[in-house]
Amino acid sequence: MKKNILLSIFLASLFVQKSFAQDSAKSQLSIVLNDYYGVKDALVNSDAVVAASKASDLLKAINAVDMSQLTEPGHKAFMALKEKLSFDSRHISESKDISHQREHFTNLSDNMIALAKKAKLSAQPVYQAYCPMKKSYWLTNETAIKNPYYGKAMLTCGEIAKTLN
Ligand SMILES: [Cu+2]
Repeated sequence: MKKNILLSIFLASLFVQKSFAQDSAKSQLSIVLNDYYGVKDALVNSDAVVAASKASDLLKAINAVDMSQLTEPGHKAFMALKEKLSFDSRHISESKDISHQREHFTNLSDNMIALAKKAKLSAQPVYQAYCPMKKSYWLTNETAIKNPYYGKAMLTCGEIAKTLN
């Protein structure tokens, strides 16, 4: 009887550890996505200073990802994209020039889209939006178009191309 109780406690603790591992795997890439959204929102507001600081948060989140905690497809996808994601995040974080930041945001978004196609980044839907003027994509959690490539100048230019998540 006592053995059974100990065994149940042991099994329960394994289960809890496994759920924690899955949660932390999920939250690691959710943090990356949320920081990407931070950069996106700053570009929507045409605020180069906030965009730089959010990109520096994003860079930290990318470097903090423990790949051993990710699912197999997530691990592969993230490993292949990590350098590229870091490169554009770093450039955005080191710039105060919004048009330069937006150039890098195109590549950053393409790589985030590649990641979102292979790994679940959020419990919420993730939409892939398209700006036909800039011929560039971005990711967003809302269906209302707020264009990060032009901001106020063309806030609602674009369309939702796909739902990824
Ligand atoms: Cu640059």
